[in-house]
Amino acid sequence: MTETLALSSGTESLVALQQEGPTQTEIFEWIFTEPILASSLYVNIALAGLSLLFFVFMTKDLKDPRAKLIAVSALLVPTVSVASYTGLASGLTIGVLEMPAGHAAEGSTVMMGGESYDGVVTMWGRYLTWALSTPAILLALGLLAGADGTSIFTAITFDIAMCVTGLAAALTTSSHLLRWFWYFISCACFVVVLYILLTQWPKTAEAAGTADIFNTLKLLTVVMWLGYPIIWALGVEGIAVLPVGVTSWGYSFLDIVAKYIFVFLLLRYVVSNESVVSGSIMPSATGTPADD
Ligand code: RET
Repeated sequence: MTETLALSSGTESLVALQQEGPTQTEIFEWIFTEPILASSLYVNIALAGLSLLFFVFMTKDLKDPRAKLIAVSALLVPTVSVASYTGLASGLTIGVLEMPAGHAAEGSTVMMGGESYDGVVTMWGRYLTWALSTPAILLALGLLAGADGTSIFTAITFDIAMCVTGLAAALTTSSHLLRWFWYFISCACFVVVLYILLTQWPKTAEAAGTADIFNTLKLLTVVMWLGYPIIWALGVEGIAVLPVGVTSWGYSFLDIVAKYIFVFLLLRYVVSNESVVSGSIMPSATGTPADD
């Protein structure tokens, strides 16, 4: 389906903008014809919504400012998730992109609304919304660990860079090599985040008296987060050995553990150990809890 929009200015020339590809409505309806894909989205909207309500209920009596900041940060995670999955389910943040020469999915077509479109289905909205949800996870973890402001800032900024360059990798259609170059940059940013999580924050968590819960959450985070670049590489964006529905469930499964189970464990600890995490909302300069 091709729509041609002509724009003219005065007696001057005519610029034609071509918009090719399926409409949002076609994508929205197509999702229902793919049960695996549809369930990976709708199950997560429901789970994110229910867990959000449950987490609000869990944390409603918190009083300490730092405990409350950790809770708000954690509550942001399912909130962003509801928005993220709604964006995907509505077709707003899904596109059909033609892969460059040399890509495993080069020349693929997809049928939507009775039309055949060149390209593969890209769920790019995920990478965009991770740039909001993952910093919230890291802020909560950093505050829990009593980390200093510099290391929290570093972890969050490199994490955002990881998500945005991951988005660039998924959206680049000009060159197969450059897609993987973006992927490599994203992995390099991920290494910075992993380094902080594995070597810096365990030390401050020890001093803050939160080492046990921090180490559990660190392990869960590191193991689950490693799954995302693996799925990217195996899915339609990468070497395309996994079909779209399976790729989507892969991310959805990781999301369930890395977000809802993670937030539940974190909040359960904060609620019953408010005095341990208590303190100022500003991270300290030295990496010890702010009220020491
Ligand atoms: C991408 C592809 C490029 C290389 C790397 C990636 C890492 C993604 C990660 C995502 C974590 C997401 C979470 C979302 C929760 O809402 C972008 C897949 C390294 C680690 C935890």
